[in-house]
Amino acid sequence: MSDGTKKPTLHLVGEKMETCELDRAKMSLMNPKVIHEKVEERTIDEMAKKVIEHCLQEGIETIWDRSEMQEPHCKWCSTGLSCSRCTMGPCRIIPERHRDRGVCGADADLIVARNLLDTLATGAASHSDHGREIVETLLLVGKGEGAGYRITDSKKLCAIAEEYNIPTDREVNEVAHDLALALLEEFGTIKGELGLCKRAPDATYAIWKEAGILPRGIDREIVEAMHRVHMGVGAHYGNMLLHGLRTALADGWGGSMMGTDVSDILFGTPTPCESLMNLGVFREDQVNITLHGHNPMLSEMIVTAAEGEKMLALAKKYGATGINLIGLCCTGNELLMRRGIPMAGNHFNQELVIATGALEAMIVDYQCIFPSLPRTASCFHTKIISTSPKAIIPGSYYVEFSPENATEAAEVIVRTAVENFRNRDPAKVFIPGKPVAVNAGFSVEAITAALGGTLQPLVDAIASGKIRGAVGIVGCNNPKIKHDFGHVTLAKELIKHDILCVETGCAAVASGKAGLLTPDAAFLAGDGLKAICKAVGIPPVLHMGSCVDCSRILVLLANIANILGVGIHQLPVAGAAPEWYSQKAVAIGSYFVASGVYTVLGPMPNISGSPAVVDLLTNGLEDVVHARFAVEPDPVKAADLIIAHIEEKRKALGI
Ligand code: SF4
Ligand code: MSK
Repeated sequence: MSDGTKKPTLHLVGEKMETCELDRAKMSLMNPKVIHEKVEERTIDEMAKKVIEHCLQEGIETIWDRSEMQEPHCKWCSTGLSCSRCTMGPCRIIPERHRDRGVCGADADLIVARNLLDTLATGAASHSDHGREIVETLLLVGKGEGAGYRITDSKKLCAIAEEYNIPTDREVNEVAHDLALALLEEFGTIKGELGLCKRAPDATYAIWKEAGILPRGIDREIVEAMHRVHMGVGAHYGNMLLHGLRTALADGWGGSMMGTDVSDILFGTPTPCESLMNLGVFREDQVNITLHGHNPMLSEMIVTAAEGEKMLALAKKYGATGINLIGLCCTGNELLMRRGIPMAGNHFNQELVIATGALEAMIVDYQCIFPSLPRTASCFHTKIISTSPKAIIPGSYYVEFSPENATEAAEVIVRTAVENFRNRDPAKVFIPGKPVAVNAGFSVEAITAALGGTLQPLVDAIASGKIRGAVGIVGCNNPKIKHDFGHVTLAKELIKHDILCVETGCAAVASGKAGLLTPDAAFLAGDGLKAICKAVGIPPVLHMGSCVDCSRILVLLANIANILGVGIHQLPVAGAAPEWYSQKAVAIGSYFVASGVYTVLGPMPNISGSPAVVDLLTNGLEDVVHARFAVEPDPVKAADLIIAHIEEKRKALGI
């Protein structure tokens, strides 16, 4: 935690960035046909198309331009066959030149496995560090020091406290205090196993025990992963990757699950809500502020500050009719789920929001934030405001945020945005159209409540075949796949075949922009799923939250498996990450598979240099955790794989 006693102030980090102008002539962008082709190649998001076209015409650099500039990617790095772990190297495996070992003697399998474990541990660390910050805030509230924060869902607080045998017949703050300490202890516990893993069905838990991958502590597994990737420690690729599964479980059933649960305790467990989505959520007559990143601790406070009379009066003083808060990526998902705040989009919309010319400030915490955003912003009046000591961005304005100074910091930030309204250049404003309606807020509790207080109707619908199964579609955007095409095509194919989709992160936002997150989208579903959606009044694609909220999917699966008395691996379910890019997505995919969920990836991980590693992940893991990965960039073919898998599982269950 940072020193919250300092009064929050705003200052520029380093120098103002130079602009990010493209050399339009060199890139043939004077030719409208070239621009049109590029736009169509880049995205299926209709609002994004208009803004990308605008960027190309104006010469504003975006993710797709930088991706083109990086082509061709290094073939050793792409296949996982390069290592820069120590200064005897860097090394590359080049079999055709008889370079089949690094200087230390590591072969292709080990180099690939080490790189993958490193990536996975980074992802697990990111989620879990986020989770820890939320739990630390709960501790402050428990101590009576969390000014501005409070317990919003005391029922959930007590339910989780009971899982930890913490007495609940007393003041909520006392319960919060003891629960926070119990959860913080899980990061370095010496009990030998994580408490939240007991939420898994007995059969799943037994598989973890048998395979030796039951996580012993969150920090412990991540630290051990980093130890194992040091030169001269891990030498067996399979042994390394089994530890990867244990590290991933520590994230999914540990750090991420805490991030979700404690956010619910502090800010409220999501309930179904309606809102708006896409780049059309900008308001020409209002101060527009986007909230980007992952952690709801800051954004919740920004909402409170922006809703206050003082800031509204200031906005009016500068000629705006109000303050329009807009979510992006997973901070946006958190705010949409709990507060119904509109969202501009997902990962690849983050530069496009600046290019609307109508953005006064983008407030960021951490993860998935392009370090180049201040360059993009330098073409406009937009201020990028970074807030985390872990993620200070050169060229941004910085206001140090901590739970102790949250209220003051939020006020400084909102004031900065409001005062920037007068610097907006109306000639540069380009709001591409109108937003679409979305329904969100489908926590496990909300789904259970919608079904009448029990998941039994869902289980019955699966057993009767009205719903053939369920798929968690998660993850990011990646320039190797047309923006949103993977997510939306896969979801449409699956619901057409009566498979319910539950989504998080940028996948859920892609579906939202494509109109799949409304009950009306049930017309795209098969007859069985359509009937259920109509009867319950839900969309065929359910928005379950941010990327840490993939843990909600684990809990949903555990609850369904417990009703049936089976392990998660026996359920007719699957996971998919059609456009994943991040280290966190590697951790998520790995905890899905380790939990027994067959998972199809869109982009190939950087592992193809080791056929042995590929075989272990796509076949061998069946013998260990009864699930495996598949890789299929074509979302229609990915749907075929998933449908076949679900039918196989149904047959095995006799349904
Ligand atoms: Fe090369 Fe081995 Fe050092 Fe990696 S750890 S850089 S393979 S010597
Ligand atoms: S924001 S991790 S791009 S889902 Fe969670 Fe989106 Fe992936 Fe980041």
